[in-house]
Amino acid sequence: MSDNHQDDKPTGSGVVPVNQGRRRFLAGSAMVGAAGMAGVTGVAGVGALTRSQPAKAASNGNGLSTHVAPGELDEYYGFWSGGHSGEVRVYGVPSMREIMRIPVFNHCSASGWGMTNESKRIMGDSHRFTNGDAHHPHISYTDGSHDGRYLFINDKANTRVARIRLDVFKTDAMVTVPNVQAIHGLRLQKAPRTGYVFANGEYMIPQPNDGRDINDPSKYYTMWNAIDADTMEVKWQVIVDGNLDNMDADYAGKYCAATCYNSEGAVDLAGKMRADRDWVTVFSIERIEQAVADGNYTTIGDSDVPVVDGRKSSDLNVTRYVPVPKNPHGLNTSTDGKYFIAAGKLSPTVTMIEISRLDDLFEGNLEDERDVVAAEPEIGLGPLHTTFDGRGNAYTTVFIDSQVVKWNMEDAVRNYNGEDVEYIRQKLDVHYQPGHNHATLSESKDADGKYLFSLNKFSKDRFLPVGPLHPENDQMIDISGEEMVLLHDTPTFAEPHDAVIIRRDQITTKQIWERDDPYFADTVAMAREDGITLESDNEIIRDGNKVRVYMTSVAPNFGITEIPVKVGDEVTVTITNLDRVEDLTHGFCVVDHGVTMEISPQQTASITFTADKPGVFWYYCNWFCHALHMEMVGRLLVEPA
Ligand code: CUK
Ligand code: CUA
Ligand code: CA
Repeated sequence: MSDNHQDDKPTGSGVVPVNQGRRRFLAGSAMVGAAGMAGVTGVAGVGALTRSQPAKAASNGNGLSTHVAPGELDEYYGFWSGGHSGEVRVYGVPSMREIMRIPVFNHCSASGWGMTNESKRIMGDSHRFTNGDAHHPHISYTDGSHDGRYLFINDKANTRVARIRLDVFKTDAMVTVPNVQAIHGLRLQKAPRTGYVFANGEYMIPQPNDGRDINDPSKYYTMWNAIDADTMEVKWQVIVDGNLDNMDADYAGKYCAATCYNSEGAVDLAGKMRADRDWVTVFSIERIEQAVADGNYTTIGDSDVPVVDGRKSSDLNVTRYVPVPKNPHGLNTSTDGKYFIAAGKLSPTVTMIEISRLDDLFEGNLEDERDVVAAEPEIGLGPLHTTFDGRGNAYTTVFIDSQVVKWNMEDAVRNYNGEDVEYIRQKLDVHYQPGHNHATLSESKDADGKYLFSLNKFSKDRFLPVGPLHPENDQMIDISGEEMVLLHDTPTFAEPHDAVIIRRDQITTKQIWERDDPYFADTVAMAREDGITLESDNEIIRDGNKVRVYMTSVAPNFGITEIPVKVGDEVTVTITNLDRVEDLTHGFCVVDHGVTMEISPQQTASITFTADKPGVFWYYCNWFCHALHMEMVGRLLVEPA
C-alpha cells in the first residue's frame, strides 16, 4: 500500500449523519477552490501536491506487462473516446499501440468521412457540423456480456448519438435528439440485450426552445432519452426536474440512474452549488414503457417523440429522486449488478445505491428515498468515476488528490452499518487530475481485473514539451494483484473522457467488404438506375449539368483516366475497388478541389463536387497501394462554360 493511505484513513465511524456529510462537503469545497487555483495559476501547485512516486518497471510482481513483441497481437481492443476531436480511437491493450481512428462527429481528411455521399447520408442534416464532443463509448450487450456488434457514443457538442459497426469499424448511424441540448451521459441496456441506448440531455432549456421563456430559467427542463439501438430512432423522452450528467443501467434491464448536479435549475455557477444536496434520478424502464403504451405522454414543438412526465410533480411515478451530497458526477453500476455508485465530486464520498431496494422505492414501501443508500464511503477529494475488478473491489478516481483509490464494496457497507472495518485498500498517485477510469471488461459482468486506465486531464511534465497545449495522460495500471502498480503513460490528444476495453475474441471483423453491404447500398441503387454494373463498368453519364462518373479501380489503375466536364457541372465520382487483396485500399483525391475518399477492397464509395474553375486538374490515388501508386492518376478536364 502507498504511504498516503495512512494520511487519509477513514474514520470508521459507521453511519454518516446528514450534517456530518455537509461538514465534510464544506471541507471538500474549500479544496476544490484551492485546487482550481493551482490549476489556473501554474504548474507548480499541482505538481507539488502529487508528484511523488517514480514509475516502476514495465513488468512487476503482479506479472502483467505492456510488452507485446513485434508481430504479436494484443489481448484486448480498447476504444477511447476522442473528446472534442469528435472521433474514436482504437488501441491494442496492453501495448497501447494506436491501431485505428474512427471518424464519427468530425470530418476526416484521410477517409473522406463527412465528404463522401455515404458518410453524408449517415450523418444526415448534421453533417454541416464539422465538430463534435464524444465522451462515452459503450459496446452493445447480450445478457450483460459484450456481444461486439456495435459501439455507441454521444456528441455533447451537437446533441447527437452515433453507432459504429464493429465488423468494419465504421460509423453507420447517427441521430440528433430533439427537445434537448448537449447529450452527455450515455449508456446501453445491458440485459436481455441492447434494445435501448439511453442518453442524458445535460443542459436545461425552454420547452419548446423556440424563443419563448428565454429569460425565465424556472421554465427550463431537460430530458432522459431512449433510442432504439436497432433503428437508431428516438423512442421516447422523460422530462425531469434538475439536469442530467452521467448515467448507468442495471444488469436486469429494469432501472437506470443518472446524476444531477443542478437540482437548483440555476444558470450561474454559484446557483448550481447553492443546495446542500442534489440527487440521483432513478428511472423505471417498465413504468415509462407503460406510460407510453397508455398514451400518458405529450409531444413538444415539431417533434413527434412521446415525452413522459417524470418530474416530481407528476403522478406517473416513472422516476424517483434520491438525495446525495451536492454536485455529484460519475455514475457506475458495479459489475455484480448490486449497486449504482454515484461519485461525490464536491463531496469526498461516493454514494452506493442498492439496486435490489429500488422495487420498494417505486412501490412507495420506503419511508425515505435515502433508504436505498447502502453506504456512503469517504474516498478522497474530488471523486469523479468508479470502475471494478470483478473481485468486489471498486476503483475511484479522485480529481483533486490526483489518485486512484482502491476500496472494497462489502467492507464499505459493513462500515456504514457500524462495523469497525477498513474499506480503503490503496491510494495510488496518478499524473495528474484523473477524470474517468476504466478497467478491462469492467462495464460487463465479465470484468477480469487485469488492466486499469486512469484518464488524466493534465500531463504537465510527463512528456517532451510541445508548447502551451499539452496532451492528456492515460495511465495504465496493473490491478491483477493486491497492489496497484503503474505500468505505462500514454499521451493522448484532446480529449479522451472514457474508454471501453474488451477481449479481442469478442469482436469479429471483415477483412474486405462484401458487395451487398448496406453501407454503400444507396450508391449501388443509384448505379442500377443508371444501368451501371459497378463491378465491371467504366462510364460517364451526363444528365443536364450533372455528370455521374462510374469507374473501377485495380492497382495501379483507375478505370477512367480522363473526365471531361464543363465549368459549373456537378460531378459525382463513384469508384468500386475490384481488388480482393486484404489491405489493398485505394483513394481518390482531386487536386485543388477539397475532394478525397477511401475505397477499401470490394468497397464502393462516391463523392460529389462542383467543377468550379476551368483547367486541367489531376486526380490521384492517395492510399499507397502498389509500386506504381504514384502513377495511379487521371485528369479532370474542365472546359470553360
Ligand atoms: S465526463 Cu469527462 S471526466 Cu463527460 Cu464522463 Cu467525467
Ligand atoms: Cu491505388 Cu494508391
Ligand atoms: Ca447543485
